[in-house]
Amino acid sequence: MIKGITVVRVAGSQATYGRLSSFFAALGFERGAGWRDGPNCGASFLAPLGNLELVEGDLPSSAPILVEVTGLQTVHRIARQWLASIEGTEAAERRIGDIEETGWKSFLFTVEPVAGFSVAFWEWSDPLRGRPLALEGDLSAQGLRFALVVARWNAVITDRLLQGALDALLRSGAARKDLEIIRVPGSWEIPQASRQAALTRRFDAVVALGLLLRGETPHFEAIYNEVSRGIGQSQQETGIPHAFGVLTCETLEQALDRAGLKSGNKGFEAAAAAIEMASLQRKIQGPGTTQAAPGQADRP
Ligand code: RBF
Repeated sequence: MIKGITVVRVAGSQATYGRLSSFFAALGFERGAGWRDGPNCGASFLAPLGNLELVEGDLPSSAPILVEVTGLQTVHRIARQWLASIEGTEAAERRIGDIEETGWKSFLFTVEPVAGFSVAFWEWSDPLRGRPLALEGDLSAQGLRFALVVARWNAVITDRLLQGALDALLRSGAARKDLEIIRVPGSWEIPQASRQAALTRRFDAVVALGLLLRGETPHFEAIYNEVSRGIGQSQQETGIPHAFGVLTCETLEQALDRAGLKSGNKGFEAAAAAIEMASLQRKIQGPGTTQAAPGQADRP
């Protein structure tokens, strides 16, 4: 059985061997095990895919090694920086070519990490080459209905999470009439209310918002585990996506950061996840479907 392809290049001296090793490591190649046998040794660099290619007609590049990458600009920048750090800027410029379009729907540059040893890096100009790769939800909330289950405990924060979530939903095209806010006393009550909401099958997704403050909450871990387990279980058993927006913080200051100050608004992020999952659900289920197929949704 064929297992893999190895391109072997002899590095003429120890210095070249070290320099090439440093170059490929700098570009993010994974190090293989390598080997040593008496005076000889081999350094190995791994790529996720190998390919033996026979070409009839023009060669895609004069370099004997072609490395396919994503983020060609970044690879080019790293290669140039590496060269500049070894050779100085001027010499580096002579050893690295510009990124150029090829005749085969891709971009390519060639670099000589040591004189006489050239490698070409290339990237498809259209990485999907016209084919959709994945089924993904989009971020349009138009026509989708949401339940926002919000804990009143720590309302100074949960109100901000709610504002963030409403902002995300309305700005993504949800109609006000399709948003229902359900208030519960504390985070402990969120799973039960979320499940009740999901079971009505009036919603495409549930957004759960709360804050558990470690300082205020004895048995913090136990409560948090139960809240997260309950929300997850409701999501699995009802088949309706539930976005998790229950913060767990050490201090109020940390909570403020996550409710609109330094670290964004986690309510907004939870709502964006809910939109994406509701949209994905519709796509997975196919056209014409408006409700998730329940797993055990009819169970009381
Ligand atoms: N609810 C929260 O959402 N966040 C909290 O940090 C929180 N801390 C609590 C601390 C104590 C000592 C108690 C008794 C409750 C706390 N709750 C908190 C409320 C809890 O989620 C629930 O609403 C109540 O326990 C009533 O079931």
